[in-house]
Amino acid sequence: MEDYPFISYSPKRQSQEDMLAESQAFFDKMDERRSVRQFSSESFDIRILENIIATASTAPSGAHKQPWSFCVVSNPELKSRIRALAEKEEEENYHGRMSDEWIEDLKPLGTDEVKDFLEIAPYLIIVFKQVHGIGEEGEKKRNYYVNESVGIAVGFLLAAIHNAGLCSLTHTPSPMNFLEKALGRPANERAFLLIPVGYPAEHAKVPDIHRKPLNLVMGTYL
Ligand code: IYR
Repeated sequence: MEDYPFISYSPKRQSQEDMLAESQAFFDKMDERRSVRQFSSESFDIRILENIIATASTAPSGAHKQPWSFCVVSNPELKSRIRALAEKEEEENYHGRMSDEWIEDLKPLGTDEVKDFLEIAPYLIIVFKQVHGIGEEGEKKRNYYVNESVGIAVGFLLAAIHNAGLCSLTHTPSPMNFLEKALGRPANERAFLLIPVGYPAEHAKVPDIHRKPLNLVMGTYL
């Protein structure tokens, strides 16, 4: 414990009344978030994305290894290439590769193999997990709880995108290893999620689906 430097940490306390109000306000805000598949092509200042990605990178991680990269793509040719490669995989998924149960489960979402949002959204964030680190001499260094760490960072990312007034989609083309090659990522990185970010299209619609009530997601042992 004492082998490493430690610094004081005492964030300011607020009254429980304020905590209640703040937590309610944050829930109300997050409860408005919806995944969007119809984007406007309208762009926005990349510094907003820089803040969002910096926020994601505040996430805790196994042994503080921060085993993630967030790649931002706005280049139209690259977006088109990514769309073509994603649609090639999804075409197979929707037409034979996946089970009937998969097809049934996805029906309420109205998804199909057409992924035009990959070209339309002004930015794609491609999240990579680093399955191991690379030391000073190029040697492999261990990372820990990589999926958990990157999953938490993506949670922060989605919240920050929503907080900035933008929309996102956690898109999972499957398999998505084509992204490593398309972006020329180092050998220790695997694609984790593909997230288009932007404003919703004027005509955007989302499925009328509902969240589980608190009593079904919260176990209480008081
Ligand atoms: N990745 C595919 C299919 C898909 C799978 C799940 I699980 C979803 O929640 C939504 C879609 C696609 O993006 O169409």
